[in-house]
Amino acid sequence: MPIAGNHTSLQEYISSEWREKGRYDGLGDVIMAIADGSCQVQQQVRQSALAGALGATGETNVHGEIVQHLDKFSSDTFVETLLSSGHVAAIGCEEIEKPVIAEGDVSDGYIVLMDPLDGSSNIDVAVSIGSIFGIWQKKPGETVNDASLLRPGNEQVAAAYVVYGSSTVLVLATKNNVCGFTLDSASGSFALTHPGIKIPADCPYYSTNEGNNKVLDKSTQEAITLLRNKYSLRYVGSLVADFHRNLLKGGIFAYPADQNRKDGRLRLMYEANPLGFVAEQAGGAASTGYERIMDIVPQQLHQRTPLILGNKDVVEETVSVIKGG
Ligand code: FDP
Repeated sequence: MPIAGNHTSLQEYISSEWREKGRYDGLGDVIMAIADGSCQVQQQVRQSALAGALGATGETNVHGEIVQHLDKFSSDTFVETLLSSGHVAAIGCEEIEKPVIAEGDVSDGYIVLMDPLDGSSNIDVAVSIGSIFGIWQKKPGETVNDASLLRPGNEQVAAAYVVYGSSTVLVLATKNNVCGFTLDSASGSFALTHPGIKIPADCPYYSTNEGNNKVLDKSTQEAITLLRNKYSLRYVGSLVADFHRNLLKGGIFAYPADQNRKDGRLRLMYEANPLGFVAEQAGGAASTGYERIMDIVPQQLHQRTPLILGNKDVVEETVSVIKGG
């Protein structure tokens, strides 16, 4: 079935924009594997209550968090679609302790780091959730092992995320541009609906967990007060949904370090790096409050980071207040 309206499909976009120009060998197949997996996940998200697939599995993940049935389904689904693409040499996943290394030689392979289902605490209450992916190219001649995944965000060749919201939207960022594709559920294809995304110059929103204010240090409290006085609060509590709104409408997301979480709450490799890459390619910025997210050389696959993300000028102002400058 053709896509409703006169839209370019994700597949057509990849073929015309990438393959004809001979760039990104194999990357198009990796993106299509993400699209394929997200179609399966969005179906499960929408059917989960009916299929009895809500709630916890009874297990905890590597972070000590309760694993939901949909976390497990999403993780298994994306591992399968990505490995089946034949162009993924290794996968790092928020839900899996050790990297998944592909069998055999994936010579032109990519390394994908993913949060297969972001916003787990919103799964059972019909609030927007999503999936996030950072993509690195394997180094020439490299034999991939666990250490191969510890690369800084500035070496990503692409990043993508999917929001399962009132519509299902896939946003893809490369060094060339950022584009959004909406799933046409009738045809099962993603259609280009948001070409050339740039964060609007105006910043109407700030997104933060205001309940954490009491455990912030003084300069971070001042930074949040500044945001509160200037902007309107929007906080879904699913990073991917908060980021998507801020990307399209303008806004800043802040999950800074606090007295209980000196290293922050969010994951560097699965959340901050990919969304930081998308933000920067769309004209925005991503910082820990002290340094650019993209420049962090990771020490551990599952490490956490503080995250200040969104409109560049507002991120810069927030960071300068946090630093006490
Ligand atoms: P969740 O635990 O529900 O998966 O990645 C973790 C995350 O959600 C983000 O999506 C979200 O922005 C953040 O945690 C919410 O944390 P708080 O509940 O502490 O505000």
